[in-house]
Amino acid sequence: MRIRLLLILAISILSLKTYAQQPSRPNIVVILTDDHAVNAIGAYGSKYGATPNLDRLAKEGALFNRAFVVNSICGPSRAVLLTGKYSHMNGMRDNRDRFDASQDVFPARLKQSGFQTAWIGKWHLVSSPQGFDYWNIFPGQGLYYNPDMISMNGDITKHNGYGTDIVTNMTINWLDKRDESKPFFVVVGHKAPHRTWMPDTTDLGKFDHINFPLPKNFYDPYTKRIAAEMQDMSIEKTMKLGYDLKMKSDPDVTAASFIKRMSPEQRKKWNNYYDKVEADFIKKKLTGKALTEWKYQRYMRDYYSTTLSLDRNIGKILAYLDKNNLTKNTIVVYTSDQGFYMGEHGWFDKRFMYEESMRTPLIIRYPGVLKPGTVSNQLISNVDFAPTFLDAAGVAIPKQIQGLSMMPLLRDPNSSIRTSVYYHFYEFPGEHSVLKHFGIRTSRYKLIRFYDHKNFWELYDLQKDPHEMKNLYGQKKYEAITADLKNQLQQLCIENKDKEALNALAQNF
Ligand code: SGN
Ligand code: CA
Repeated sequence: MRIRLLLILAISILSLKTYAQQPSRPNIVVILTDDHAVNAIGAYGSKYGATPNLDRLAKEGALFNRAFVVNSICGPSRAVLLTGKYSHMNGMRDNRDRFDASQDVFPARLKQSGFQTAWIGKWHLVSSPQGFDYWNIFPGQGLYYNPDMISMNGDITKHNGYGTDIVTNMTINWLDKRDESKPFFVVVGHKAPHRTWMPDTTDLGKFDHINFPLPKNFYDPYTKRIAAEMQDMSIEKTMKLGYDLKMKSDPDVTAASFIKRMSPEQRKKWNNYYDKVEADFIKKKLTGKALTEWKYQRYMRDYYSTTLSLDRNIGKILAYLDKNNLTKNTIVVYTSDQGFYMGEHGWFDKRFMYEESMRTPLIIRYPGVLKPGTVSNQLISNVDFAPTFLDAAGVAIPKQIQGLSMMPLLRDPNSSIRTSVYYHFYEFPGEHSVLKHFGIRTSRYKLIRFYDHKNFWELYDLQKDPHEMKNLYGQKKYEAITADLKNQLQQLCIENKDKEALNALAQNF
């Protein structure tokens, strides 16, 4: 008996030791941006050269064409990532909720298993992070210029400089000071390119030579799409000349609101640029479509300019990994908390289950596992991140996690882990007026149920109608497809224990 006990003890000590020292346990770096549309990334087909470092990452790793979020909004998206659970299970349904950070989050499990863990930059979950060795976060949305940051002891400090640089430098400092005997997990959380798209002074005007073509559905009549018609996120009506596009003559906003944090030096460069833009704008006396299209150009130019710093800073992280011999044993994940409208349907913002906002960029470099240059069209969603990271780290996936590990797909990019993605958005009434809805996206179809304030269905054939302009719900020949999708959707609601959605489904109309 004693010998057996001793043996068990010896084995446990030994396995603990190998666990902590296992050189093969990969480090994990997650670069998480805010509102970065796939359409603005070179590797996904954007032609404007804004993302050389991301494009490099895709060449050295894999590009996922069908990565989706399960609730296209900031806080909820981060909560899904942290927990591997849908919004109704992790409690963060919309940005007004408070994330219970004491719940089971995967970084805490990584930490327990010997990882050093950190979250730096945008967090936006109201509560403070838990389960990390280190964190330093923006309060709320964070600011582009000279942002405040909250450190672990609760102190709020103003950091001089541009937010994207600050978050990156802080990450590199943390990496420099880490305990090199342990693997690490870090989230580099950027504010960019979130509204109000404020570029770094060095990047101002970098896209002024480009005339961005209007998306084909820029003037969308929203036929048979009630929620699309009801939204308040159009470039024409919602986007503000002052607040969003920095025109000081807009009576809606005082100049101070976007430049008040700046140092005199930053402000000088800023004004130098925008004053010229504004002088030209005033001279043109635009109205109607010409004004809307001018707004679109300004929006695109600012948004793209903001991503230049983002990409440069991603380059800094990649260079750090190279220089410190870490590239080979580090998984680098690039993703955003959701997509964004770059004028499609006439919009900015996200929230809808339509492709541009539900789809998110996902690039993973995983040396030794993922073949460089891989392109995957398999369905995955952000509820799958937590189990994937645990799996990659060799940590057991708790059974309460609702997502699925992507590891089989990473090992064999032709295999698939899911046949559909489930979605549920809750923030109504709320900013931008997008109705509550849930639905299912398969590789070909999308069925959406809007509920609560207004009850109706939408059905899209993504193969024939990738821009989701034609709601096929109720049309002849689609009865069987609709019935099948409804059935699948109901199954998903049951499996995922989404009572609110099941209640909506139970209402016949
Ligand atoms: C802010 C923005 C909205 C945006 C939400 C959510 N308004 O409220 O346009 O939809 O954030 O974005 S702003 O005037 O403050 O810019 S999220 O990415 O944080 O979910
Ligand atoms: Ca966001």
